[in-house]
Amino acid sequence: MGLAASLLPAWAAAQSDPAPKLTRTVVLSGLQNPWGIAFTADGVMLFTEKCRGLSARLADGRTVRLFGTSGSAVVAPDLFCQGQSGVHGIAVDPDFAKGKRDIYVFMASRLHTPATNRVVRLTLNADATTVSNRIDIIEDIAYKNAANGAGAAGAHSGGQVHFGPDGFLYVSSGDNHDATLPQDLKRLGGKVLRVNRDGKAAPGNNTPAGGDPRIFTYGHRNVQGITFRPAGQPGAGQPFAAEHGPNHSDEVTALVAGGNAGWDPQKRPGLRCPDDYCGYAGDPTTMPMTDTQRFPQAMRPSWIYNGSGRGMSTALFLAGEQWKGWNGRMLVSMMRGQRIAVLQLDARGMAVGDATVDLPATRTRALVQGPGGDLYTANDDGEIWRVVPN
Ligand SMILES: [Ca+2]
Repeated sequence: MGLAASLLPAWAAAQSDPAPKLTRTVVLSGLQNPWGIAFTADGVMLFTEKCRGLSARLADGRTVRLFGTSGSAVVAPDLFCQGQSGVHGIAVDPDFAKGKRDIYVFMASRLHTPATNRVVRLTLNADATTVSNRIDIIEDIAYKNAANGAGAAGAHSGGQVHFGPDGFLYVSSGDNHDATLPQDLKRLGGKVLRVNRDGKAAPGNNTPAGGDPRIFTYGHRNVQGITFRPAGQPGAGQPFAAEHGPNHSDEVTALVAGGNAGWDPQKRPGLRCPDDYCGYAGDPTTMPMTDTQRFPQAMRPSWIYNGSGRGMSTALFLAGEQWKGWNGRMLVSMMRGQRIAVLQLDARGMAVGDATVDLPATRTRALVQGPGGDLYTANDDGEIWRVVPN
């Protein structure tokens, strides 16, 4: 290690190392809009397809449809698929290795009228061929039931579910093209929720008085990435959100309990707003993703991307020495750009550099680390890839 590197803090020293070379393998193909991936402690890859449901890829390579539409081991008659919505994120209980074989799925459901998004808890059987004990731990995440001037039904549902290192479940939701939803502290849309395994509010959410106590942060547009700063870095464990901007200003934001992300697409004097939704009107000044005039205390983004090929979706902090210079950096999918960006963050969590991962162009929906720390991705071409650094 040279002198310059030795002067860097320990967490940053690795960032002076070169980028890894990548080897890519197509693990599965021919899938229908794969959306989420999660691994169990015993090496089963769980994945969702938006209009079909949840499946498992077993250690011997067989694929089993566990939960969803007809043909699944357990059929969910209330599940439906519309526009951007359907089955989204999948999370595995952090105590899975200790025998708590619960998994958590985000999905659109017609159990209520009008329809809602839900987080459903299921128990995976010993050989990962079926599920049981369905309990809907969150039933009232906002869903866009009808088209309006801003777009089609089913838009902006969010859909991520991730356990944080604090042991609580983080759930993202979207604004449904509903102007009042992001700043409405009574409704679960345009929010990041933080709950116990039973769906009840986690302690320490710091929700503003009168708000639904499950709300961790609010004022979001459509969070499709949640990831946690790795151990050994400043702010280790802090959740970060990645979200699409409208026609500008994709944002990565470090989240703080009770924080307002500053999205408020209602009543913008001077803008033409179909069905009173101003989200697609104006520009970064007149319709900002983070409105610090209306909300001076709003959480400031770590990274704002205004370049071409935006369409930010999911994000992942990479961890592990084998990732060399990328150990501790954040991957962010840019769907329209069909690339994955690599962000370097400073001690405060602000981006100080970005690069592009050397992989074929595609719209990436999922980014997770699997067994051994390898990277797994899912894309809109219906494939799941394994990416190994060397
Ligand atoms: Ca914001």
